[in-house]
Amino acid sequence: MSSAKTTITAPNGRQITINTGLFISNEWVAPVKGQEITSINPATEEAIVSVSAAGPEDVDKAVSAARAAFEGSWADVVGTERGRLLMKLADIVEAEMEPLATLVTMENGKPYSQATGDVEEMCGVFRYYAGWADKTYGQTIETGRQKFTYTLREPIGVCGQIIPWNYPLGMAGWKLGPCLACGNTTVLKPAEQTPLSILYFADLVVKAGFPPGVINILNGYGRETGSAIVDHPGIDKISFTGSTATGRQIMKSAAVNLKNITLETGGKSPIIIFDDADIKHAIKWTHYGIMGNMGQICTATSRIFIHERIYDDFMKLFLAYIEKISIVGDPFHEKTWHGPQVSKAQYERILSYAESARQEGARVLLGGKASSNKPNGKGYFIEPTVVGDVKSSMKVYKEEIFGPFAVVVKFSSEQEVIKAANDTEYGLAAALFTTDVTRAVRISQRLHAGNVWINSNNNSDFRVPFGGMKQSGIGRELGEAGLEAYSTLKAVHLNLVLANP
Ligand code: TXE
Repeated sequence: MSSAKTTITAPNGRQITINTGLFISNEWVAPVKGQEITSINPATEEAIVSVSAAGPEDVDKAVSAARAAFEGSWADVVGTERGRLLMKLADIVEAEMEPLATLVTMENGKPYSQATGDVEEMCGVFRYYAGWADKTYGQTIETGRQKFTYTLREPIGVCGQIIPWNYPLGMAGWKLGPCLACGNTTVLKPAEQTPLSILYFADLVVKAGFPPGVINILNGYGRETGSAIVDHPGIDKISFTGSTATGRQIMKSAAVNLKNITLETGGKSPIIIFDDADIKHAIKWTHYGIMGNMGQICTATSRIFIHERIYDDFMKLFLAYIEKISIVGDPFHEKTWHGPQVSKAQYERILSYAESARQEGARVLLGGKASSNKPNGKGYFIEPTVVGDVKSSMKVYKEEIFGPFAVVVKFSSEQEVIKAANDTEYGLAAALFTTDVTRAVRISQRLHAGNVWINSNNNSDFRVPFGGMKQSGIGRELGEAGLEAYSTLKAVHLNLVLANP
């Protein structure tokens, strides 16, 4: 059965046609049981369109298509050709920047000027991994004259890729780039909050010339489509980005057939400002690290530690800087820096943390409430929030809030701040500001985090490995390390000695 096409008129006047079905084997199909998801524009609270949601029967079809491609046409496509296809896809995606970024802004709420960054990230990752596609070698290993021994770096097989809503295209790029470069096939599930831009992207996959079944895209809810992917015995690997709670559940389910897994989960990352830091520079990055993308970044530096000698000066300038830069409003307006949160659930969750801060005796220094600057009086807009007088036992200090919500803490010694920074179940990222290079290196060695930024913050790079320690994840994405997550080593022993009869 085929599925429907629909034309969306965006708030910026652009008309965009997408196919609302399931993308299996380069074709659009309707779900067996006809389930749907309605995409809501978080800036207006209005429904944009309903799209198909996959059930277990549809997941089964997609896995069969991915398996057939993996063992059939795709297996004969050499690395150089896989690289060429990824390069071509990057060029096509780049040429479609405007509709793609428009859909991201509509479904996710991030300002249009930042949604283009999501598209650029996808293109950058594709081009980076296109270069690796014919450079994933094995080794020859000396084992004596009696045999010739070598390794082959091979793809893992059919991958299940489950992505979140904070960077709908960037996250898809992070997952698809290395997966395809290494010769795997995939069944990718976007987040239920952001099902649209990826549907537009799916048509570009066909345009680029990828064989049927290599990339399959199924929208759907986590508990139905997501679990059906994770539980499917025909899937060899799961790559997931999302909450630690879901990651934990996925790890348990994946144990059924011992699937290879990569998890990128939550964080409660610290940022440390020493008294010798350049304050204005530190403020710029501190703001970006927690207010960027409306705080919906897994590496958001949500716990801000400030040396007591500069605390008062820093806070005065920091709060003023937030009010100047974080312009809340219509995400299609060019002056807007801060759009709505992605969904009603996230909006309510963040506001409940502001309430919890007050109840636990912390002091709200800025925000802590819904923004009054809602275009048309609607939308999930929250004022940038900063909370002081916090204790390490408080919920706002311990839990990932995933919103424009920071806690600030005064410290007096290096030892004290290292202990406090590491006092979390997470270990995704950390940032520190100092002009003392020796101290910078010393502290970075002692922070339990997969990513450390010195004198900058949250400027990840697809050429550099990304991932977490402790409960922030397992494995690495991006960079050369990202290839390991999508390939496996086969050892081949070739006997050179013929047995005497
Ligand atoms: O995450 P979920 P949610 C954190 C952040 C946020 C919280 C909740 O703290 O407030 O998670 O967000 C799919 N089997 N992050 O509810 O549930 C789901 O459909 C298989 C951090 O959105 O983890 C979506 O595609 N899949 C983060 C994806 O998992 C399942 C980004 C993420 O959803 C599933 C997002 C299941 N049982 C949220 N349940 C980051 N690390 O960047 C859900 N999913």
